[in-house]
Amino acid sequence: MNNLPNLTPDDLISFEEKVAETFNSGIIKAPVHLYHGNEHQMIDVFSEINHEDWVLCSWRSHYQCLLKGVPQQEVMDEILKGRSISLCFPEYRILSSAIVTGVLPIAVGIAMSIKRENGTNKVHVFLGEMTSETGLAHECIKYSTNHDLPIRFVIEDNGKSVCSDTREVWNTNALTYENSTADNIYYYKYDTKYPHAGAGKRVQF
Ligand SMILES: Cc1ncc(C[n+]2csc(CCOP(=O)(O)OP(=O)(O)O)c2C)c(N)n1
Repeated sequence: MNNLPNLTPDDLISFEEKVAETFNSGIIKAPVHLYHGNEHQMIDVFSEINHEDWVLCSWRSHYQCLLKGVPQQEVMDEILKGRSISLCFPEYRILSSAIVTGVLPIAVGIAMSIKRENGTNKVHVFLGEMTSETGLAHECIKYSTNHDLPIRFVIEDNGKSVCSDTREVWNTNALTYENSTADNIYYYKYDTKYPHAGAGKRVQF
């Protein structure tokens, strides 16, 4: 028991479909980044997240907000205000940034603070596979590992960075963390039906 809502894959999918529909009808004016195809992995990741833990995300964070306990209507209200790409609900201990790597040093800083204060909670930070190949991600993971910080890096591999193939960019078949067995890395692959941004109609890329 982790005191977080018990959501099913269908709950997550139907929320995201509602956002897609609202975006495609022109009611949401700002970009949205949607998840699809990773519901089981996301629920598995959250089975190890507690109420007191911090969750940090990128531009794609609707599933995390719902699973961390933010009521659906509160998440939807923020999305309708155009804030889908940087949803922050500090009272639920969930923070996001639309800047590639933006949340990584913040996540490390929170984990340092928890360790210094002998806290028992943890930080879980989500990043795409291209973000995981940046220098800043490598430094944050190395620092956190060597200092044994209470943080887990959840790397979500959809194979793409906007429209670029991540493995083609780095000329490799295997990305740095994809075969990692480290305790502080959770790596998963998924196929999404949505474009990087948007919902298949209107503005998308
Ligand atoms: C500093 C910075 N550079 C560029 C961008 C534009 N941008 C947004 S997402 C993204 C690709 C990230 O790819 P990945 O980390 O694999 O994430 P995902 O595919 O899950 O969106 C880029 C280049 C940005 N938001 N911030």
